[in-house]
Amino acid sequence: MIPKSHPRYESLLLRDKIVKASQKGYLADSGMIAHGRGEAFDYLIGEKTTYPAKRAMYVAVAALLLSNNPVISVNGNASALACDEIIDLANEISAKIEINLFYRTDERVRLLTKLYKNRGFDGILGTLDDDIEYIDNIKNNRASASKSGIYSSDTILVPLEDGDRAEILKKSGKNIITIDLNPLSRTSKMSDVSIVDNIVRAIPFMTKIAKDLKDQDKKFLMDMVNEFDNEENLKESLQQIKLKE
Ligand code: PTJ
Repeated sequence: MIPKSHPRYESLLLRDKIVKASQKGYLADSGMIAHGRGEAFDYLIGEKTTYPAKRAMYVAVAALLLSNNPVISVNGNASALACDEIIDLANEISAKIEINLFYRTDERVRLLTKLYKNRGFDGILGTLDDDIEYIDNIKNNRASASKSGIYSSDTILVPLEDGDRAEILKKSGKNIITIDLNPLSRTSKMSDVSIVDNIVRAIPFMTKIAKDLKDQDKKFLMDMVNEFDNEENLKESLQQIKLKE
């Protein structure tokens, strides 16, 4: 039990979620290392949602709302930290959720399927009995995708993704949105919209934005997407890192 008075309470709470997911068997072994890297970057941006992150979130939500088949790709870490919030966002923007793992095992897929179904999201994709296709006929795990999900989607939100996967999706012509605390990662650089923020802050904020943007006309949303420059926004995100007190 973590005392609420602890100065690092929020951070310890997230660690606890990661540890519990590991004990339950759906976190990748290196999920803890990935979390630690994320923590370090979060610390450097002051553990707050920055202005460039907010701007990227507005554009991301606009792109998802404009999309014909939006999909949120989930892995062990994203599910450990924000499963309920991801479901809320998916419901708000009518997106599908697909399990897609870097360190894929049938057991982890089974446990994650159960996690989403137990939370009431029965339409979870990427399950063991799903219809799987290979993007651009690349026969490796990183290119495998659900036929009705990522395979046929136009816009994909890939939080905490690894660079290989982002590259395959990008090359196949899909619109890629990422949430990654590291503005220098291959995924951040490769994506169309990179949200440099902690997934636990970003996803609920995006749901709020979706409620606001849902009734806006298409032209307004398209202008937001077209005016956005991810490279420029990433530079601004990098400038948010403070190495001095
Ligand atoms: O569940 P699996 O098998 O798909 O594996 C998931 C991990 C995350 C282990 C796998 O995709 C991986 O190894 O990823 P990387 O290459 O470590 O990249 C993860 C990125 O997410 C890093 O750039 C981290 O800085 C970032 N990150 C970590 N925690 C958070 C985060 N970004 C946003 N919010 C976080 N809480």
